[in-house]
Amino acid sequence: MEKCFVMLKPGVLNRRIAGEIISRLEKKGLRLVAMKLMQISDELSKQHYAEHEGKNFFGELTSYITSAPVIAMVWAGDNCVQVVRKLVGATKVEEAIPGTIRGDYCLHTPHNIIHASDSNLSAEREINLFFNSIEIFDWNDEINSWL
Ligand code: FUP
Repeated sequence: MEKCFVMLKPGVLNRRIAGEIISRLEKKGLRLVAMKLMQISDELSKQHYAEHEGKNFFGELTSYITSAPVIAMVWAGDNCVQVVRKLVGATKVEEAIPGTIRGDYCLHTPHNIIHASDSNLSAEREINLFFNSIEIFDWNDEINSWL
C-alpha cells in the first residue's frame, strides 16, 4: 500500500484547524500511520526543500516552516500520493480550487498551510527524513473492504 508524507505547516495550530484538515484525509478513507508535533531545524528545512535551493522563495519558505511547530504525518492507502495531492490542491493558491485544502484555507502561496509528497520517490525520501521506522504503525482493519 502506498504512503505519503504530509506536513501541516506553521499557522495551523494558531488557527485551530489541525483537526479539520486531518479529518478531511481521514474521511477520504486514508489510514493515518504516523504523526508527530515537531519544531523543524534549519538543517531539516533545507534538506526537505533541497530541490528549491537557490530559488527566490527558498529563504522565505525555510524560515516559514521553522517559525513554529508543524504536524508531520504519514498517510497510507491505494494511490495515496495522488489522492492526497488532489485533496491538497494546486501549489499556487490562486489556482487552488475551492473544496481543496489549499483552495479553502490559504491566501498566500509562500504560506500555504500543507505539504504533501508529489511522487512515491519523494514520499520515501521525506518519510525517512522525518520518521524512524518504529514511529510508523502499519495497522490494518476491516474497513478496507468497504472503501
Ligand atoms: P508543492 O509540492 O505543491 O508544495 O509545491 P512546490 O514543491 O513547488 O513548492 C513548495 C513550497 O514552495 C510551496 F508550498 C510554496 C512555496 N512556493 C512559493 O512560495 N512560490 C512558488 O512559486 C512555488 C512554491
